[in-house]
Amino acid sequence: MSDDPESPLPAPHARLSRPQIMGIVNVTPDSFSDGGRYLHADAAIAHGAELSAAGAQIIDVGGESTRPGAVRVPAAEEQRRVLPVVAGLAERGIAVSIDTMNASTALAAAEAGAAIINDVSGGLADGGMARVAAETGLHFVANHWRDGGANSGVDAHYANVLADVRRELEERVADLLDAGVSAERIILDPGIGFAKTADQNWELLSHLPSLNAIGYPVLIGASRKRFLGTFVDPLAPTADRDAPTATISVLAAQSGVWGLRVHNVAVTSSALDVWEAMQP
Ligand code: PMM
Repeated sequence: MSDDPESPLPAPHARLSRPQIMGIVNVTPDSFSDGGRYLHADAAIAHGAELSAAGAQIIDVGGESTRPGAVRVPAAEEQRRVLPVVAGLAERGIAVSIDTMNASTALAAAEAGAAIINDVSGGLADGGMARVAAETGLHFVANHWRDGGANSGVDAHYANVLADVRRELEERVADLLDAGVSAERIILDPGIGFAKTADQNWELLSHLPSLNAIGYPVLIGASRKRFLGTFVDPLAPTADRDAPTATISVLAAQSGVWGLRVHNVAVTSSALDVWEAMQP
């Protein structure tokens, strides 16, 4: 992004007036919010282009649901789903991130034009991931995660969730740097909803400056997640969680985060317009 003159994205470490919006395109039958809607490449590309036009600087393409208990998808099937979408969006000049835990998918997506690897396991699920990040030179989002790769249950036991997540993210950074990933390429994400209770999510969201203080750009992915269900009719469609999501987005912007991973880009973008208008 930064040092690549062809990249449509500013550097993660550049001083931005507002956070980057990462629009979500799940090419999956079973994601909790948009599963099944964009299984066909044409529909997924059209949706990504729409999100880009609505104000997303990055489109995050995923082919494997990461909701708790989801069944792992073979890498070949994941690639069949995502690669045409990554290529189709990249051809349109859109910055794409590939949401994958598989090094082979990250590599294939890089060849198809992806600019960012977004690994919800932060490199833990696939021992080859850090090397792919280093060799491709793509930006790498390391998300906080604890599932051990088996989706065998959620380990939400923390002595102090903020201190533990900080330390575990720092361990991810150390591994990535060891593998040769450049520090300028690393983006951290506290992994809202990944091995965390609602209270633990709130504890992290209420301490974003402490996560920024690790020294890397911070991405937040709270969009439509289950812990927001308490603010709306619990039986309502997940899109009803867009107002609570936008509120978090504005407060996260106020806390200086680098990016926001969201389903509803138009609402996020107008919420950030209002936030910007209110800056002194
Ligand atoms: N959440 C999901 C998937 N990918 N990536 C990052 N970096 N951060 C997240 O919080 C995150 C993610 C799960 O949500 P989805 O099913 O709506 O994609």
